[in-house]
Amino acid sequence: MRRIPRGLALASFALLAGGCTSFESPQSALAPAGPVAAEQLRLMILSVVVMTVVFVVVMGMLAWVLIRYRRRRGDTEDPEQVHGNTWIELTWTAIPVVILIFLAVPSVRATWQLAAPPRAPSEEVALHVTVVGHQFWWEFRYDDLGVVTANELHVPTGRPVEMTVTSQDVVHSFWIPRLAGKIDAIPGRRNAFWLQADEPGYYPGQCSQLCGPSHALMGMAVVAETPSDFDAWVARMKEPFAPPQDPLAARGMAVFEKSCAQCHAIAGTDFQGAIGPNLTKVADRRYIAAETLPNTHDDLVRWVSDAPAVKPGVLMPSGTRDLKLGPDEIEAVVAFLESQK
Ligand code: HEC
Ligand SMILES: [Cu+2]
Repeated sequence: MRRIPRGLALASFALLAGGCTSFESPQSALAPAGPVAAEQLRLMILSVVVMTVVFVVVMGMLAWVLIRYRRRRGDTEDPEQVHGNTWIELTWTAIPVVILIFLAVPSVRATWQLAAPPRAPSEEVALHVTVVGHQFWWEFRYDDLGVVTANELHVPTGRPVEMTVTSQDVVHSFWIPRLAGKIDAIPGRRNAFWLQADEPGYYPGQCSQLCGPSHALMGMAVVAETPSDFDAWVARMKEPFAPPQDPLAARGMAVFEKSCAQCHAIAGTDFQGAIGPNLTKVADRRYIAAETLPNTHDDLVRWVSDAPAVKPGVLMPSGTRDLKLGPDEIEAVVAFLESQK
């Protein structure tokens, strides 16, 4: 029996495994949840349909020619040569031109349409967010609202969110497949982009430009809420800071001031470090470390004790080895983080 070449077997397996993800999986561009992703999916479907028709017609003609014009027993002469036949040359130039125009018109129209949010009627003005990629997390600045957060971008449903995307270090790429296609985050450049979520939900995404050792651990999510829930979130983010009452958390605040505040900010305090994510209301986040660990007590302890063990190449030092924090100080600073909600 002949063996199946290993490359072919691997390629088939990859296709099979790829086919197993459901259309409805959380990071599927085939399950759009907003107008930008929906328009992009329409373009994808159009080009796949056109390509399929071209493939079937060309392969059909090839098969027909192979069978109909094959060399028969007794054929000794070359068949009639058609090189330079004007009619054939014109046909096979004209058909691709027509197909390309057919693809280009909707693509160019969509490119213009998606370049800027629709000029909205009355109060539906776009919300503006500056997105900054960092190794290995995302900063979100709501310039008009005076709110800064990280990794989980809250947006109101039904309202366009205009984004200016840039990077602090290397090239990253912002991609929330269910809401919009990728946009690169390039240092020194400001790329414009918008998206909109139709329904409340949690839409995860992934940095999609290889950016260093923890690239695969650089996630983010859009948290879409009803406009009133979104306003409530903004109000919570702007609440004046209240020092924790709980003695352990209060001790943790002192640890934070000594060991963490040079890199992390908390709104309403003197802590204004800007190397790491802004930690205002960090206890409200579902995940920490850019969607790498769930925001639970044990995972906070694990993260603060030794962040580089969780994410190679991370700028955050190890709490135990570098910052020389004892277990009680780590418990205290984690209690302080947990009080920030
Ligand atoms: C030298 C700067 C630096 C210091 C000091 C530092 N961090 Fe960080 N921290 C970072 C960076 C950078 C990240 C982002 C890591 C990532 O996700 O890639 C981070 C992430 C975090 C996160 C996760 C936030 C999120 O939502 O993803 C928490 C929580 C945190 N740090 C707590 C602390 C605590 C507590 C201390 C003090 C014991 C501390 N950090 C000290 C730089 C620092
Ligand atoms: Cu990245």
